[in-house]
Parts: sequence; C-alpha cells; structure tokens
Amino acid sequence: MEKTMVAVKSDGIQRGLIGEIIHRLEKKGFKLIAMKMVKPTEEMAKQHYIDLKDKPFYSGLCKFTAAGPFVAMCWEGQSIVKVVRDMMGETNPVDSKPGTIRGDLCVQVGRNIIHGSDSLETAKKEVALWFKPEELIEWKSCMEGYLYE
Ligand code: DAT
Ligand code: MG
Repeated sequence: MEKTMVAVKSDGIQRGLIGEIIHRLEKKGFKLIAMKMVKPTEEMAKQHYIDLKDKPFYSGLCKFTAAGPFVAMCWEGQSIVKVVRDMMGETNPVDSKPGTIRGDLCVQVGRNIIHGSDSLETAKKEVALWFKPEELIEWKSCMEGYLYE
C-alpha cells in the first residue's frame, strides 16, 4: 500500500470544502490515517513547496499558504499517489476535466483548493514534513476485503 499527502488549502477551507474533499477520497475507498489542521509557518510552507523555489510565484504561494489554515492529511491505498492526482485534476482548473475535484470546484490556478503529492518520493518527504511517525494511525478497515482481493 502507498501513502500520499493531501491538503485542503486555505481557499478550500474558506469555501467549506473540507468535507467534500474527504468525502470523495473516502467514497473511492482510500483510508485516512492522519489529519490535522495547522496554520503553517512560512518556513513550513517554503519547505512544502521547495521544488518550486525558482518559480516566480513561489514567494506569493508560500505567503498565501502561511497566511491561513491548512488541513494536512495522510491517506493510504493501492496506487494512491497517481489516483489522487487523477482525482484532483490538472494544476490549472481551466484544464481540469469535469468530475475531478479541481474541475468541479474551483476556477483559478492560485486558488485550486487541494494539494496532493506528485510522486511516491515526494509523498514520503511530505508525509514526513507534516506528520511525526506516531501520528500515522495504522488501523484495519472492515471494508478491506471488499476493496482488495
Ligand atoms: P500541483 O498543486 O498540481 O502539484 P504545482 O506543484 O506545480 O501544482 O504547484 C503548486 C501550487 O502552486 C499549485 O497548486 C498552485 C500554485 N501554482 C502553480 N502554478 C502556478 C502559476 N503558474 N501561477 C500561480 N500559481 C501557481
Ligand atoms: Mg505539486
């Protein structure tokens, strides 16, 4: 099983979409193993988006992230890193297909409501950035035998 890091960003929180995003991942069959609401420091925001440090929007992105609440989650499931990216849609909601989270729920790239790790390697780094090992709750879902054979 893979783990990925998903976050509802402050625009998604302001728009009342925490439940909608969790609902979609739960309905799919993924398992929530950690969740916390935080107000990230600018340092945490910078670390989270470190791969984008040379982009012109990096500073604004980190300031926006540090200015509001952030719901950080760790989810688990088969091939979850790729599948969550597909469920999210494209980075720019203009290019996101209807049926995806961004395609259905937002309009502009700088207010695209959700974060999801983009590779297994990134997922490992991001889970470790936002959660201590003991904050990851390994529990057995009673649905497991009906989701996986
Ligand atoms: P994603 O969030 O789909 O993984 P990313 O990692 O390339 O996309 O960028 C992180 C966030 O930065 C993205 O969700 C919104 C913001 N962003 C990306 N491209 C942008 C752009 N061209 N202008 C403004 N903000 C941008
Ligand atoms: Mg990204």
